[in-house]
Parts: sequence; structure tokens; C-alpha cells
Amino acid sequence: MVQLLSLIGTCMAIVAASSAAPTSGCAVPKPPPPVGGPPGPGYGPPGPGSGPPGSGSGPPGHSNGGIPKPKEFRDIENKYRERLLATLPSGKCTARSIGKRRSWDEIDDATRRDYIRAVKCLAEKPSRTDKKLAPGAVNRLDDFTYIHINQTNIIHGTGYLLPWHRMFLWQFEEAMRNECGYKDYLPYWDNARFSEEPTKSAMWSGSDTGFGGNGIDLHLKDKELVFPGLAIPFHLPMPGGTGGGCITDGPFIDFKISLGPVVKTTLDPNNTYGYQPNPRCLSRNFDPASSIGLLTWANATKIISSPNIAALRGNVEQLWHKNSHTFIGGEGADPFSTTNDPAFYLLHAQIDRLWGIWQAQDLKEREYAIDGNRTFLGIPLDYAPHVPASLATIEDKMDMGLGFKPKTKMGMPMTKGGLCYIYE
Ligand SMILES: *[C@@H]1O[C@H](CO)[C@@H](O)[C@H](O)[C@H]1NC(C)=O
Ligand SMILES: *[C@@H]1O[C@H](CO)[C@@H](O)[C@H](O)[C@H]1NC(C)=O
Ligand SMILES: *[C@@H]1O[C@H](CO)[C@@H](O)[C@H](O)[C@H]1NC(C)=O
Ligand SMILES: *[C@@H]1O[C@H](CO)[C@@H](O)[C@H](O)[C@H]1NC(C)=O
Ligand SMILES: [Cu+2]
Repeated sequence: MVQLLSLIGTCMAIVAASSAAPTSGCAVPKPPPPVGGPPGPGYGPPGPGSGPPGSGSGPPGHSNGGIPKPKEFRDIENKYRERLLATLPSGKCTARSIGKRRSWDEIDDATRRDYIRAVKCLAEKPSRTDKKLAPGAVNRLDDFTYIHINQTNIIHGTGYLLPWHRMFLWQFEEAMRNECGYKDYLPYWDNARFSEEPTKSAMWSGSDTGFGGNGIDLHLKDKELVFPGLAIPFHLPMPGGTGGGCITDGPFIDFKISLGPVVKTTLDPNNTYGYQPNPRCLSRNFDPASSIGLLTWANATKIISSPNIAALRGNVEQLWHKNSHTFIGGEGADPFSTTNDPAFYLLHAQIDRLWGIWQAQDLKEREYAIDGNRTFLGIPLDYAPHVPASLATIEDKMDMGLGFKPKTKMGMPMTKGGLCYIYE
């Protein structure tokens, strides 16, 4: 059971260079989008019988290396694009306005720098979280971390995993754009492309266009960590990894984190959820064994080919989510405060993408499909130990923080209720 659990994100990234032309067999490279400016022209309307979308929306033509996207994945992904675009216009979401989320390995350096700049900008803006709830919340990034900690036992290993994180990423992307002037959309981590040599991804570059690499090697041993908040203790195995200390390069080398950590070998009753101030560096602990042979194209394809929502959720959890987090390790592997690593948002965009590709194969049946309990693996919460497990519904409210409590169904479509994006 423990091994199957996938805590937080699943993700894979998958866009191959060939996605520059979303049509299989038509590999005409598209011009890169304008550097640092607004995203290029939108998709053309997907008229009846017309080819797949094009018009300047593809990623830049440069090759990003790694393992190419297999045809089987590409075919399913192309169907996703066609079918999702065919639902437009949907309210204010049109083929022209739809946001394009692209692989970090495909976007240009100017967009990467602007993204990193905007993350640091949120780190400079004051927290809006009630200080009584989280004395350690310092900045706007901490607002996201606080609510992720607060909701962890409700939004992982439950029916809310996918919709909650979809809404969460959307809130983050909006904050980046509206509060910090970020001009593009949320990128995702193309992990399948680099499953066998994960550090070859531009994600982990130590230049000013990556998130930096591994933490300093502390020669840690394998550990078992405990979750707070559950009526029955849950133990999470954590591999020793290849790092564990502060990162040593990249734009986040001086990053200050304050909330967490939360899972520990022994819980601290005076600071159960890590809400007290705890200023420290960003640590990572790469665990290649969690990527090699696991975060593969084959497993990504298996996820998007899942026959129903129960299989989809199970595959996301077992094949992808936990492995992606464990690969990053350190801050990123704490199921509660994992958002402390800015790579979190790209990791989860990949999981969101796999879900979206799956949904759009049959929007009528799958858009609002939900599977799972209301608490982590159906384990009762510590303050309600006798409440039996019950199933999540799309009418249930989700707590997104700062008083925003939409119904679960608000976090399910990609092009309705304010959300408006597509993965390239
Ligand atoms: C989550 O926040 C609510 C207040 O919004 C609080 O009552 C609850 O105890 C918190 N739970 C955890 C696990 O932090
Ligand atoms: C918790 O706080 C109390 C009061 O400040 C202190 O006496 C106690 O030693 C603390 N416990 C731990 C485990 O730190
Ligand atoms: C997919 O993932 C599973 C378990 O996470 C692993 O055992 C299997 O080898 C992977 N398969 C491929 C083909 O990548
Ligand atoms: C809900 O939780 C119960 C109790 O842990 C478990 O037996 C059941 O399989 C879970 N159902 C789903 C759909 O996850
Ligand atoms: Cu999460």
C-alpha cells in the first residue's frame, strides 16, 4: 500500500520536439512565439474537416534532445488538441485567447527568465494568510504552500487530487500573470523525455534559465517519515538519494523558505504542520531510481490510455505522481510542503496535462468523472477518527485558500469557468 501511494504530483512531461506541428506526419516547424511578448496568434478555428490547429502556436523549432515522443503518445495527444479546441468558443475562452502551456524544455530562454523573475516577484510580495493560522507565512508563495499543507490529507490519495491541483495551478498562474506581470503561461516538466537521464532536462540547469540542480550530498540513509493529521499513522519511505542539502547553483540558490517541513521521523507536537517560521535554503535530493525505467513514455502512454477514471487515477498515483516528487527529493518530496520547491508547479502541470489528455479523448464521459475517497486513502482524520470513509463527489467544496471554496466540478474542465488553457 505504501509503495503504491503517490503523494503529490504525477507528472511527466512529454512534449516532443515533433509537437511543434501537432499533426502527425506534418512536421513543418512553426516560427517561435515572440520573445517575452504576448503569446503568438491563437489557434485557428477548428472548422469541420480542417486540419489540426497550427498558426504559430507551436514551440520553438530547436531540438531539446532526450527520448523522442513515441507515435502512440502523439496520436492520443493530437486527438486531445483537436477535441478540446472543437469545444471553443466556450464563454470567454476562444481559440485566440486560450493559454498555451508548454514544456520547459521547449520554451525560449526569455520566457524562462521571465517565469523565474515572476516566481521571485511573488517571493517578494507579502503573504495574505492569517498570521494566526501560519505565523511562518512570509510571502505570496507561502500562501500557496500554507493551503497545500492545510489540505494535504484531503487532496492526495482522494477524489480531489486532480481537480484541486488543477484549480491550484490556475490560481498560481493567475498570480504570476496578474501580480507579477508574467506574460506567458505555466510550463510543464517534460520528464518522460529525460526519464533515463533526468538531469539532462533544461529544468535542472544551473544557469539563469533553469531551476538549479541537486542539493549538496549529505549521504543520507533511507528513512521512514510519518504523516500528521491521520487517525491511523501512515509511514512514508524516503530514499537516501544522492543529495539532500542546499542546492548549489541556479537562480534559487539564495531562496529563503519558511514553512515546513511537515513529514518527519518523529512529529513535533509544538509545530505539527510546520506553520512556525523556519527560514532555510531550498534543498533537493535527486533520486534517479525514481525516474529511470519509471517516468517513461511507456508509462505516460499507459496513463493517458486508461480505460476509466478509477484506472486513470490509480495509474497517475502509482506510475507518476509519487515518483516525480521522490525524484526531486528534499523540499519537493515532502507531501505537505512540497510547493516550497518552485519546480512543484511544473511537476504538477505535467500531471494535469496527462489528466487533460485523457479527459479530452471523451469529454462527455470524462470531463466530470471522479474517483476516490474524501480523505487520504480513506483513512479518517485525527479530529474525526470514527467517521467512516466516503466517496468524493463533484458537488463537494474544495478549499483553495484565502476564502476561495469552489465546488469540485469547477476544477475539472480546462476551458470553462474562467480556466482556459491547452498543453502543447
Ligand atoms: C486548516 O485550516 C483551518 C482553518 O481554515 C483550520 O481550522 C484547520 O485546523 C487547518 N487544518 C490543518 C491540518 O492545518
Ligand atoms: C513544546 O512546548 C512546550 C512549551 O513551550 C515545551 O515545554 C516543550 O518542551 C515543547 N515540546 C517539544 C517536543 O519541543
Ligand atoms: C512503469 O512503472 C512501473 C511501476 O511504477 C514499473 O514497474 C514499470 O517498469 C514501468 N514500465 C515502463 C515500461 O516504463
Ligand atoms: C476508500 O477507502 C476505503 C478505506 O480505506 C478503501 O477500502 C477503498 O478502496 C477506497 N475507495 C476508493 C475509491 O479509493
Ligand atoms: Cu499536492
